[in-house]
Amino acid sequence: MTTSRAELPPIDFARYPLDAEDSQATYEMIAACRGQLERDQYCSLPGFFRSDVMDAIVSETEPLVARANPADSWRNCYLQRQKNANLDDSHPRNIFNHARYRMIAADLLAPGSALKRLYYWQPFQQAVAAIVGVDRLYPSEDLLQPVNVICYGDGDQSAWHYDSTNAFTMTLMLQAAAGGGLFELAPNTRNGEDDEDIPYMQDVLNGGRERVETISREAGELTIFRGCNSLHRVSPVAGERLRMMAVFVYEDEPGIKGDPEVNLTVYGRSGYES
Ligand SMILES: O=C(O)CCC(=O)C(=O)O
Ligand SMILES: [Fe+2]
Repeated sequence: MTTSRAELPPIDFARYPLDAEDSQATYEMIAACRGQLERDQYCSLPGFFRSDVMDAIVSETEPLVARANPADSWRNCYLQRQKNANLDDSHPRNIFNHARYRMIAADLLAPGSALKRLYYWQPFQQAVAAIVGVDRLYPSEDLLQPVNVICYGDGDQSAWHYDSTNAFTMTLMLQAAAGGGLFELAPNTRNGEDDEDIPYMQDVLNGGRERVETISREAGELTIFRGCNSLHRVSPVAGERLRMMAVFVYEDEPGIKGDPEVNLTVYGRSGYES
């Protein structure tokens, strides 16, 4: 089966030639991303989507914000909201930050949307697998999780956190905020759940900036990062323009659906309602 040009995701193929099978340029691009991810815990592909399509993607996504699930809570970096009375107040477990944003679930996005065309396009899945160093990736079969858009309005932010379940996280900036809304990452604050650098984490959670990197996020830029072992957050947005970020979730096995309880927390519904 062949895919016509019109159905291809609007990648800037002149810059990222994923449409050319086994090309040297693709191989070199993947190797460069892989190296950056290994060294910095993130890699950036600026201008991944063509700049001429971004306005249309934003226009078709923005009306969905009205149906997005609002999050507004104080959380620690493990996304918990309760204090642990057995630990000191200075322990990362007991340091809470404000998170406020709105989450557009996958089922609200049109099946033919550019974001879904990217997510389900095999050559893209293969390139991402090669960059993150696995043989294959599979789309999530959850109703709500595969492709989301996180929207941050004036004053919204995320709390410093780890992405607990996935070995990598992938995002595509749809629209940057007018001010703030920076993506900040402290590389390697831990090496797994049982090997955390507590003083480093405390420094970051208490506002230390020395080892925090601000990662550029232009509209159309794709970023892959190891969010599971590096604390990261989105700094407070300033201004009325929504910061809109697409998040793509792949799985290591076929047929994976999300946990209804997790979905209820993140999307305000389980995704299993009939
Ligand atoms: O919105 C962003 O730039 C980052 C979102 C994030 O932390 C995540 O999806 O895990
Ligand atoms: Fe995250």
